[in-house]
Amino acid sequence: MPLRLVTITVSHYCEKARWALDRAGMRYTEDGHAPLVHRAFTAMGGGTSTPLLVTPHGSLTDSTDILRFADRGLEEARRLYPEGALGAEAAELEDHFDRKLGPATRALAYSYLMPDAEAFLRVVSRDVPRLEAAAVRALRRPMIALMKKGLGFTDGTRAWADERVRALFAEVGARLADGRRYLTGERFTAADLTFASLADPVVDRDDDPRARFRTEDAPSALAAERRELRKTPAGEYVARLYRDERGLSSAVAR
Ligand SMILES: N[C@@H](CCC(=O)N[C@@H](CS)C(=O)NCC(=O)O)C(=O)O
Repeated sequence: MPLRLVTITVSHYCEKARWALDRAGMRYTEDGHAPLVHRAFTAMGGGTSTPLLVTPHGSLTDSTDILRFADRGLEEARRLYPEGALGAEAAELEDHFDRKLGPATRALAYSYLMPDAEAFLRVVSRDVPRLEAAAVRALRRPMIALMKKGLGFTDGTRAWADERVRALFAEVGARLADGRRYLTGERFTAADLTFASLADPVVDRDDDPRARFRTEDAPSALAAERRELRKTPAGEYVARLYRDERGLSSAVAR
């Protein structure tokens, strides 16, 4: 039995988990849904948020636990968490990006998508079952209202998110300024994977056909912001990690 990854298809925390499973070559199926609809499927796995990985030994309900799980089968040189101080630093940076970057990029992207119902539908319906996409279209207004409430949106959310995203991009740009290829040590770790996947909603990568959330689907103001952030050192680093490290999907058909 392959593993089952329950996702909100557009979610960047889900992309973080997917990337780790793909990189470890694990066999899994993706059970992908639109926001809010996901609750019916996470509840069955004993959780609320996505990603949720159903394994023969129970469910993992946090992306970091899924990365640790994927790492177990890898030889030391390929692990996302190297042994010793390097692994500890990678985990610390992962936690920093999980707490600070993920909520900000999500808020920034949704602050542009929610007022534009067609763009919102294009993005949240990508790769979800057809019936679900139709239901989301019919229910988009109450759905957007519920999501705004759930995410604690106010008039100041976009400005707050924009400032935080730019501060974190500057922080990563400063780390990379000495020419290093990875955030910590000489190898790709959980820190790099987490920054790239959680930054993805605000970085233009339409030059990569695998990008799920496409700038061409975004409202023009978000498209402009994504193109601008791509040109920063942190944005270029995200694109490089996707190009050099993302690899192919190891998911199997359901
Ligand atoms: N700490 C969690 C955060 C995951 C998270 O925020 N997931 C969002 C999608 S971007 C979600 O499922 N939100 C809907 C909900 O909680 O019902 C992780 O790393 O897995």
